[in-house]
Amino acid sequence: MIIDIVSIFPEYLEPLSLSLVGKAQETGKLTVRVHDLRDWSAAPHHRVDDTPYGGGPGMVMDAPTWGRALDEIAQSCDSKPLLVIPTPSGKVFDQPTARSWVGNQSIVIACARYEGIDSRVSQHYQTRSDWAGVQEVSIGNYVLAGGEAAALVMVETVARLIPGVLGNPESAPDDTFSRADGLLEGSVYTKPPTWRDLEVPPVLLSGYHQAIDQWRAASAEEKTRNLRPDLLP
Ligand code: JDH
Repeated sequence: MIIDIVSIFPEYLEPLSLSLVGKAQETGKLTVRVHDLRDWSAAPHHRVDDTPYGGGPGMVMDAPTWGRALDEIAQSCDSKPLLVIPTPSGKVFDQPTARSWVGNQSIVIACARYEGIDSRVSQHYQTRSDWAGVQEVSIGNYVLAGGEAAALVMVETVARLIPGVLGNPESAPDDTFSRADGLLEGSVYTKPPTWRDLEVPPVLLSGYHQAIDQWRAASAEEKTRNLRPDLLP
């Protein structure tokens, strides 16, 4: 799988060489290529923004610059790329969305800044037969300053779903979260058995696997009821 990321802050994406995503790249299961949008600017001082038609505050990233960048990147792809545009007004990115992307051999993530990208860019690539479509996505209901942090979230989420990227299994469990029942994982503990007067629940040290499974089921239900009651059946 190849993910191309376009940004005016390519250094923001440097952490993608670390940890799980970095390992996925070292083992050849994922390639991340980061591009500087300013390389495609035709304006003095490599400008990529302009004033909004209709007036109003802020600046808008221009369509011609994005068009040149995306056309050239698509030509370097072996299969039709999916264009992903992080935006505060997109559909909220979730685990099913990430799973639906893992089949794509090529994904291009267009990271905007300012007030976003001229709307005709999304419109145009939606109708192009050499692209696999356009998805405008938001990582959550809060306002960021640009698309780069969202791109980091999306790449890490997709990377751990690529077969062979996680340690043990062939791929990550494919349910909403790691539990088949969609509840949160219960509380977890490791050594030492007592820490600052706090004990590990004794059942976990008992060796009775049936009792441990029951305790974990109760712990998962309690935690879900307290933190995410919306996930309960
Ligand atoms: C990409 C620029 C900054 C901030 C307009 C929108 C009032 C427009 N989950 C997420 N939050 N934010 C982003 C995101 C933000 C971005 C870009 C993604 C590119 N920005 C920006 C504010 C506005 N604003 C909210 N309304 C309530 C008007 C752009 C994101 C993702 N993914």
